[in-house]
Amino acid sequence: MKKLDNPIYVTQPSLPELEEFIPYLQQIWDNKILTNNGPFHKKLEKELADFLGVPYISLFANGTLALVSALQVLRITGEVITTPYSFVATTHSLWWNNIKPVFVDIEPEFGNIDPEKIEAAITPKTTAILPVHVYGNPCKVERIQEIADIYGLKVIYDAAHCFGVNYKKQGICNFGDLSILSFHATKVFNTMEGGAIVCHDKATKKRIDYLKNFGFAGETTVMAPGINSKMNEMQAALGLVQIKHYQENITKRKTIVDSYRKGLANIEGITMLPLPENTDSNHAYFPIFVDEKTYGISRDQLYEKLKQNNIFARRYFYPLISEFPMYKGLESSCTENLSTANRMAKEVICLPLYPDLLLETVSEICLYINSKAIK
Ligand code: T4K
Repeated sequence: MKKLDNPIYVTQPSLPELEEFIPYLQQIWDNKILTNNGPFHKKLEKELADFLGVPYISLFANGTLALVSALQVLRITGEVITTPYSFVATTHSLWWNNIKPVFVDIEPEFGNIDPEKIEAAITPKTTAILPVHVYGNPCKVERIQEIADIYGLKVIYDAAHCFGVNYKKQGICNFGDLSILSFHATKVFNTMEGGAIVCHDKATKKRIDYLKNFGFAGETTVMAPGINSKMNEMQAALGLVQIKHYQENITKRKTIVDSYRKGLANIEGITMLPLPENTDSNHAYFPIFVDEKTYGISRDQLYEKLKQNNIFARRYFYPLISEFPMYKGLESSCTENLSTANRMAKEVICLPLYPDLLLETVSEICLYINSKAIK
């Protein structure tokens, strides 16, 4: 088979036409409000709350700082139950707050935290659960809430992959006490870098807004050692333009995903995630899982072969967070505790997926994966 002419990466950021963005830049240059809750920041908060169907949203410089701050807003301490199958920022947010992560295994269907394993991990020091809607597929939110209510725990969702996802006809970020979003360049909705916390009431939004501005609650009052994690006006302006193109981008993503599903159906040893029920997806990622025994070569061999053919897929999420040196020593990091997570991390490859990816390229990627020559 012929190598692809140009490198194809796991993703490529969506951007509007530059001409569409320039009037916004002009406005920033004219009024000289660059940051600190400027007009574009205010407008984007309102537009996103409406768009996502959530009560309140606070914009952040990125998703990681939103996570770190979310834990502070709810005064989370001690131990927090979380998943090892995520991007490292999820657990790092605990580390930055001096909180001990307690890893719980994932369920094999979607790779989200397994609610049935949470109770066994609760100790007197547990204060919260930090699940991730991985790849944008909703966690078992009702069951997680049930457990949290019984034990008096807070729930903070890492919804970094979940922009625009609806579950049972409502925005996924309505579940839990808080949800955090990421608007990083690689996400379905990007402001280059960016993020947000979604909350349910005005008083909490106020506290979030203080915390992201050094803790200032007025000119001379500092309510806590907050950090500077504000989104600036350029990011917010870009968000206002990006949101206009969101739906069209999601439609393109869906066509690509449908094409992958067709092209990869019935390949022995290759599995895909099922379609989640009661969910409007955002088609953020397209993970496949390689079973070495039946497929014939390992995930890593396939990953390397794809690379040699100019296809730069990624192993999201390998290694597991629990394998990184700062977490490896934890009791909950042991392999026996995390058998499903270990298996999925060993088998996963996320294939290229972005609105401008050509369907011809998708077909070629499927052909490579299907080809005997690759093995
Ligand atoms: N929680 C979860 C569950 C997350 O997945 C993330 C971030 C966070 C929290 C934290 O949110 P942020 O603080 O980031 O807002 C990427 C992203 O940097 C990261 O945002 C994301 N998750 C993670 C899953 O993926 P890398 O190291 O894989 O990105 P990178 O730079 O290798 O980019 C992948 C490909 O995308 C490149 O090969 C080419 C293309 N690309 C990338 C960038 C940045 C471009 O074409 N243009 C670009 O500007 O982490």
